[in-house]
Amino acid sequence: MKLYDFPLAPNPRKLRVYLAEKGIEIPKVMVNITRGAQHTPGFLAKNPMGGLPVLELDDGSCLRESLAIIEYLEELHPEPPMIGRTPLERARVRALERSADVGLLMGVARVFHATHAVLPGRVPDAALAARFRKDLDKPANYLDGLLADGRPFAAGEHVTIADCTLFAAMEFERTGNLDIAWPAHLARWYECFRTRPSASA
Ligand SMILES: N[C@@H](CCC(=O)N[C@@H](CS)C(=O)NCC(=O)O)C(=O)O
Repeated sequence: MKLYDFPLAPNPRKLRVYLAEKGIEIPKVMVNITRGAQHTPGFLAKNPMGGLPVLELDDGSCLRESLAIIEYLEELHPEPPMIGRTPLERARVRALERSADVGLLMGVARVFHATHAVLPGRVPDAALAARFRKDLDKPANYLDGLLADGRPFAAGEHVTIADCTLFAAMEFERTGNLDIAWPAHLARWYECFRTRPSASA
């Protein structure tokens, strides 16, 4: 297997954090998306959507979409479980992961790209960035409310894929110096998660 990756991007980070938590090692190939390497014919043959991460399998075929890749690897390496042990636990973890991704990670990415012109063709727009910032309140407050009981991880006592996505979202905010004031419990969770070895993956 081979993983097409870029260090600063949040979707590849979500996957790297997952791999580090599971202790899975996969050789990486860097694709510099700030220089447009995702738009070359060679990369588009691996992912016609032009996004990272991509997992290349041993037969040369490719998997795209970070969550699909994580779920595939989780089926290959079920222990320790990072999506839950029962159908109900898995449904709850998946719902949390979606809130962290669709609510927070994509929201932070919108603010980032409306603030910084790091990807080819993106134009910063301060008014748009301000609007996107407001959209973060709802998912941030929801996740903050869950963490208010002092639980160590988003879903409770065990690290799950929801933590990987949440960390990638908040780390991207830090990468972009976006100066978002996270609510207190979310900020506490982030500082705690940053001390885990997987945080530097
Ligand atoms: N939903 C996709 C998103 C893939 C994606 O957009 N990745 C970003 C990096 S975080 C990318 O490669 N962007 C390059 C571009 O938009 O040109 C996933 O979860 O894998």
